[in-house]
Amino acid sequence: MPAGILMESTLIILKPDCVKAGLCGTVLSRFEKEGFTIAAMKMVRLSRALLEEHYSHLSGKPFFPSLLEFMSSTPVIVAVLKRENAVEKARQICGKTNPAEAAEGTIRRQYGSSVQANIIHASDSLQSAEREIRRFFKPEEICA
Ligand code: DAT
Ligand code: MG
Repeated sequence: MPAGILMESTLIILKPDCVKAGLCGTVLSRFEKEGFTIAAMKMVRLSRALLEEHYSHLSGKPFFPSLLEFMSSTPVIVAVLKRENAVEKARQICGKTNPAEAAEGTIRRQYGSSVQANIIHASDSLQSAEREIRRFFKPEEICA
């Protein structure tokens, strides 16, 4: 079977800049147009403890304190999205971390304003997606 043909789940977070700019509907609509379905979704204010875990790969970086501050500055929307090849496709639609380097037509290029304020998080591998979905949702919160 060719890679990516199986239905996958990925986790996205609509970050505080997305929420503040009133872009949540626009961004979710983009995913729906690309064939993703929503399996779970909620609005939450992320705790520092959860963010420290979620961004543990960046804990030594000089921007880490600012990243945690930003990500806990307003409630965010976390969602589980499904599609075949969901992880890779979602990363493609989002574009590179730095909006200035992201390809034309990507969400970050279109709406992001800085490396930090880049609108959206999307899991970067199947393994991260599984871990992140478990981090943000209880099994009973996810619809089949
Ligand atoms: P991505 O969100 O594309 O997976 P990442 O996991 O390397 O990128 O970093 C997580 C977030 O941390 C990123 O979305 C924004 C912030 N960040 C990364 N590099 C940064 C930098 N050089 N300056 C400020 N914030 C940064
Ligand atoms: Mg990442």
